[in-house]
Amino acid sequence: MLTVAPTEGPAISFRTQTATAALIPALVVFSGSISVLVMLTTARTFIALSLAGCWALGCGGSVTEGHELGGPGGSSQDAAAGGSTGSAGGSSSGGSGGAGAACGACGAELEQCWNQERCVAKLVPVAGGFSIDATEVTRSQYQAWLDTKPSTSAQPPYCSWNSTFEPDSVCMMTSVVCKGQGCGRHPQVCMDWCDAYVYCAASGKRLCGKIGGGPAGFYDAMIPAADQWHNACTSGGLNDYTYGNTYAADTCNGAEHGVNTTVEVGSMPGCTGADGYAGVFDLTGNVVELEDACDSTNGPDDDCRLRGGSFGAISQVRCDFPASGPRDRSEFFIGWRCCGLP
Ligand SMILES: [Ca+2]
Ligand SMILES: [Ca+2]
Repeated sequence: MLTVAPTEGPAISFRTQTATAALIPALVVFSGSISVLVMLTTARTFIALSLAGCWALGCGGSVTEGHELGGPGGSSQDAAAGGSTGSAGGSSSGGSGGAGAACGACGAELEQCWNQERCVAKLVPVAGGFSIDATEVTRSQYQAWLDTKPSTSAQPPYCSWNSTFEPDSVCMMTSVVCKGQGCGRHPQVCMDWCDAYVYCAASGKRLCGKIGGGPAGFYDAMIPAADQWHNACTSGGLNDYTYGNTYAADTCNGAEHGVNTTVEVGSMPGCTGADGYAGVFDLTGNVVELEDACDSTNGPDDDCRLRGGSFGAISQVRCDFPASGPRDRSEFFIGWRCCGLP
């Protein structure tokens, strides 16, 4: 195992190495032992890097991506959390499905009613031939599912280790995690892959994966014709970012937006796709998103794709940035969205 110490941040360990070409100089930012795949410029040859101690797709090999924790903590989010500027909800907007009382609070624009019992993100049909959630899964949507007291007994075998669907309590206390009563429209964070997978299944959807059904191939994740998340982020292969082909510092919630925490889902109107993909928000930035695209189906150490960068990221917000992390990892900058069946 080769270990490289960058000028700032943690040691990078090369877990596997098949170097045959120059690396794309977009090393990373992660916390703990999340591994980042740095794609080589030749065909499917990858180097898996494990970065320790960094966070949020924002520090690591490239020190320009570095980003200190701190900044706005819970209190500032609370102050801004009245929700008046958010577009994800709105108790007066009525349920989109006209269903049970529990759906009366669903946001008209970005939510729909599931099974007449709770609000979920709205599915948006896109030109790629599938449907995908308009937003990342929110705190209130996830809590509504937890309130149904879902059983952990019916998980895939590779999730048998997952004993709870509750958010990781230590993670949720991180200073940059939204605190208080006004966080319902912020993305749910601090969940592991299995939590996300089961939530989507329990909501009549699936964790985004392969176009046509099933998991996406770990090494097909950057192919617009194969991978739902990538197809949506690139507007069918057109763009490098959800909003276009040229990086824009302030269109989505990446590090250069400067808030250093999550924003309400769908609250940045320019952070959406081209024609055929409009109305799908925050694929770039806000929280990095789990995907049904893992390198194996063995258990908690399976390496699964993490897409689109977070509020602490700059270069990592490219649609094709090849990040990944263990199936059992939960972080304050990781969330997810679901796709429609199949
Ligand atoms: Ca869990
Ligand atoms: Ca996102």
